[in-house]
Amino acid sequence: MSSAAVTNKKGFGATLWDYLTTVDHKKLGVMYLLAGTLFFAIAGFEALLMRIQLMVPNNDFVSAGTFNELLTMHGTTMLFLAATPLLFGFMNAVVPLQIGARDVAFPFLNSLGFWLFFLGALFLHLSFFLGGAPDAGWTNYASLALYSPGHGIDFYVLGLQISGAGTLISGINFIVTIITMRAPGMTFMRMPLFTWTSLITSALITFAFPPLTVGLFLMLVDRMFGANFFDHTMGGNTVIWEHLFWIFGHPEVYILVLPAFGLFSEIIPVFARKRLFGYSSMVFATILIGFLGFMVWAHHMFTTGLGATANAIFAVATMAIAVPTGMKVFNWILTIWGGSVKVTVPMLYALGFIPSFVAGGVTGVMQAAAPLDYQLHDSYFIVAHFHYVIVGGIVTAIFGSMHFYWPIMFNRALSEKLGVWTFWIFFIGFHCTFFIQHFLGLMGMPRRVFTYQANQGWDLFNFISSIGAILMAIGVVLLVINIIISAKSKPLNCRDYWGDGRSLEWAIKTPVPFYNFKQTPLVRGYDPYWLEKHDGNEEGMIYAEPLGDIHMPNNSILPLIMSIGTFVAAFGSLYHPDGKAWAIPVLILGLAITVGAMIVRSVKDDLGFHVHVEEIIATEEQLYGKGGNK
Ligand code: HEM
Ligand SMILES: [Cu+2]
Repeated sequence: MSSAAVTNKKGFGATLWDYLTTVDHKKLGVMYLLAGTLFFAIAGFEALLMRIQLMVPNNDFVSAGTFNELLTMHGTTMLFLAATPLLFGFMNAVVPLQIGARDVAFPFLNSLGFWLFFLGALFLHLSFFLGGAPDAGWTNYASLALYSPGHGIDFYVLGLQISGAGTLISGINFIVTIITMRAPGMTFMRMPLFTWTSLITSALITFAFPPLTVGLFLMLVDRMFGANFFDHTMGGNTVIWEHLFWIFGHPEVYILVLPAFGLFSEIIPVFARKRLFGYSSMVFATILIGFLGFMVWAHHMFTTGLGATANAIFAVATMAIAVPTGMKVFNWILTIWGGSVKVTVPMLYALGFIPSFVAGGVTGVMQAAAPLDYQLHDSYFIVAHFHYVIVGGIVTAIFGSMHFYWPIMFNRALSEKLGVWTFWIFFIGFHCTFFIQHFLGLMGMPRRVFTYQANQGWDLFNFISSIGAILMAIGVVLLVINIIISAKSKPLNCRDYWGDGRSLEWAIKTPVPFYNFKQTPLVRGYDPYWLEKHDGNEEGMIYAEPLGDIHMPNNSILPLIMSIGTFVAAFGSLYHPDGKAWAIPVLILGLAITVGAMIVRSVKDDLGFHVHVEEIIATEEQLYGKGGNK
């Protein structure tokens, strides 16, 4: 591949092939963003169907069974297939640029991670067409899951196993990237906070996903081969599933929320036009939250009968997380305080985020008190709480960052005017939907019910909640329209789109060439690009090396083939308990495809290629005109 091949216009087939084989972190970032948006839309649609069902009492819009499927697929998809990949999209698009790297440490694995995630997600969604989706909730409690008829649960187990392998691979990749590939001068304590939170998140992924893998595997063996790990009638123990699940599940919420914190820690200083307040305490708080995130999983199990001592320990440990989180909130506020604030769309999201997230945090501390949790457990209060954290914290970060980073990712801007409309409609819809659910919970409405009787005092609140959900859906449609309009707009070709960029990703002109920085920048302090601007450096950065040949990785179709192999094997595994004669051969065929591709990868030397100096100069002139990236 030469640079000309990247910059010239290509036919549809060639472009498609380029995306199927790419190992470029920027393209994978775009792919994560698109796939995540697709699944966000699907899961959002499922939420809307649920809210329509719950809009009025005794509704029969969907059946109880369908409601369970919608509930399960909504939660599972939102967490695993929308929020995680959307955040990975930003990690891919931004982190290598932020640390001045040419790519991630293992570009091939980066692509493999994406394709495993995507094919696992596809597999999970095929359940809708192949006899029914999983219906035991996103937590898939063994006491429900083992007795669920049909293949729904098997789709859950196998789909998440494949997808989770992809997430784990990507997590490891980012740890290595961030530790080893920072530009000269970028010490740990000069790393931007999004890079910091990506690092801690990746560490959480590395420790949290293996317990899930084990749990899913045991569940698979229980269902496929009639083992009895979780079946209490046969000497198993269903609570073991709950432990394995929550040892993964609680860190998972921090896997999502830490990058969201990181993104806001980038957005707020840019638009407050002030250095991030309390940088080192932000780093410390991130590490502490990451650590404590692992110590508190049993707060999801207060009512399983762990005993008073265990409950007390987990209660206190959980409340402790409020301390570093509170530090972060104060630091964001103190960054805004006294800054000259420019209220752009990303900043609007940041301003909306702070109170919404705090509200979710406060109800979290309430549930951390074990006695109160006995009361709130499995009520709508819980639904209100986690949506405040997840939508108020994570979705706002994703929407805000889309506006913030769109110029870097797509060399186009999203409309601010439409963005403001989206923000307000979504934001009002969000509070309308979920605020009132706290009271529904306190009034006794249980979580995960498909309908309720009239005149228990729940009718009006449920109606309002559903109207809110419709508002949110309208907001999301506006965002999609915004994206479509921007795709048709003129390319930007600029540097530092917002004019107040601080970290390295803003120092580079868009469109970003496939090798990122033509010369590795030299980092002279925290907020390196701002420092250079402050010193009147026209060129953006000073460089750590003279212009020279750049080494880049080759594209490869193997990651896609390996992932397809696991996808095929999953079908064999799924249909084996039905006694289908073709099941085992298909399982073996799938594994053979994967292992075959792995063997090809190991024996074939792939040394990448060099981009020569003349080619770099030509590429830059083609992208930016005479003078290149000046
Ligand atoms: C965008 C608007 C959203 C609406 C209207 C919505 C609505 C709902 C509803 C009605 C339920 C079922 C509650 C019950 O009966 O117990 C639910 C559950 C859930 N939602 Fe959402 N949701 C939204 C966004 C999200 C997002 C963004 C996420 C995560 C990233 C998420 C994660 C979950 C989870 C984990 C569950 C629990 C599923 C379970 O109990 O198995 N939701 N949501
Ligand atoms: Cu938790």
